[in-house]
Amino acid sequence: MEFQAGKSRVVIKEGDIVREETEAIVNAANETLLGGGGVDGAIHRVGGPQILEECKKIGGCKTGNAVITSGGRLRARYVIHTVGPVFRGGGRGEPELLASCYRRSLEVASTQGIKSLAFPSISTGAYNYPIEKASRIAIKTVVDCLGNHPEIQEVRFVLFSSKDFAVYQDAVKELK
Ligand code: AR6
Repeated sequence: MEFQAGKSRVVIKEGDIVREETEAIVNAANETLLGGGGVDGAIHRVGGPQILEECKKIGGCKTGNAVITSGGRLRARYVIHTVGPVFRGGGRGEPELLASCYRRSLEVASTQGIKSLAFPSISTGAYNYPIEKASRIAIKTVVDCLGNHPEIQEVRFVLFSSKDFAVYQDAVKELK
């Protein structure tokens, strides 16, 4: 599924983000930037040790923020590491922090001159954010922010299961 957001194309697809050939892929990291499971584990496993070396030099990342490293042996040239909020009911700033992840990732991409990037569904795995809520925040924030970054030609959302893919498709239909 795809649609236009201003001058940019937004693609929603099912897949494994480490296989994406966008210029950058986004990692659902934690504040230490030292690796973990889920998307983070897959990115470091496939990308190799160079990514971790660069993460150690950066020294960490606050929840809601984003930093960039090279992509090591990944197809993508860069990895943008962002730290989603742990979901604790939704009343502790989680929606704003999750939106900030998408906004900051696009800002970092734009600063680096990146024209295409792929997002996973941040916070909806180990961090327990309900995907029905998170998907709506993800899509709305990206669509809104792309207005500020017309140079970004394509943003993909890469969902790991057909169920998650369906939830994101519903979120797009709702937004329109
Ligand atoms: N490609 C695309 N999506 C994936 C992949 C993949 N290869 N692997 C998992 N997903 P998670 P979080 C989906 O747990 O919730 C790590 O340990 C997964 O099904 O990766 O932000 C970090 O170090 C889910 O829908 O990220 C942190 O400690 C979504 O990606 C913590 O987990 C996000 O799941 C971050 O938790």
